[in-house]
Amino acid sequence: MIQTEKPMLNGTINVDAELINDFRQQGHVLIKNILQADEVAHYRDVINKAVNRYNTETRAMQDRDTYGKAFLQIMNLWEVDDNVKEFTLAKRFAKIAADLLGVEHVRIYHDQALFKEAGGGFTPWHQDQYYWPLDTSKTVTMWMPLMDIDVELGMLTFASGSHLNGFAENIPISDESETSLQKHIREKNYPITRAETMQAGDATWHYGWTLHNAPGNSSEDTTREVMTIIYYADGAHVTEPQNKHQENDRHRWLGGLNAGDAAQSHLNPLAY
Ligand SMILES: O=C(O)CCC(=O)C(=O)O
Repeated sequence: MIQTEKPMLNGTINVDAELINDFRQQGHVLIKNILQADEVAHYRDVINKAVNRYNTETRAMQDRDTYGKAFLQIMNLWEVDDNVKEFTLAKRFAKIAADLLGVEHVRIYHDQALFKEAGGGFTPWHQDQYYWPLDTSKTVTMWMPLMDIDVELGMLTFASGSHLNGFAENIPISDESETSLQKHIREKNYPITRAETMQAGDATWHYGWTLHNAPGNSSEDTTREVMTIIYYADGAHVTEPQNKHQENDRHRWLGGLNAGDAAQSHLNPLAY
């Protein structure tokens, strides 16, 4: 049997200054070709296997609420799967996160596979950082399709510049956040921006305060396979939870650390 070499993602790449600037001004940026075809093929297989093993959603689409219809959400696969761990802790991704944020080092908050099934619903407008008890706005989510995608599979969509105003409204992802934040975005006149297509191994990056949503998956039979990783600047501290989701996150993603502690639990390794 021919043993093919497993791609390692520890080689770093430099991000163009123009892209870094776009990220900071707009609150999001698309970076192409982060993974080569053989690399993405390998990790697509690894992540699909882990998703199949750890997915717990069994309800039919019509029995789910808006959040449940938006995607299968399988979180922190790096904790339970050593092959996914190579992906989530990859230096290549983490160095991009550090460059975009303009910091020396970044830590992992959590990863999550977000698989939007055929016929899956829209992802309502929201801000990720609403969920995070952290005292820094130097946070970023990498959103990487593991397959070529276009808008009809559910492209991530951003309210450009919205991160500059920080916290918007006290609402978790829901029908209510869709309606209320849509109104907020119109009032603030933020341009709505998204890519028409992305290739497997491209990724968008957005700040924790950037408002974003995604249309439903209107395809007949194709699941949109996306893997995400959330990073924050090393040196951040845990804050007093502002809502029940942040309290849950404090336990689940920050190892139960208390407000004021350095956000450095065993679940938050330095990735760069
Ligand atoms: O994949 C989606 O539809 C939404 C993703 C998202 O909200 C995120 O990664 O922060």
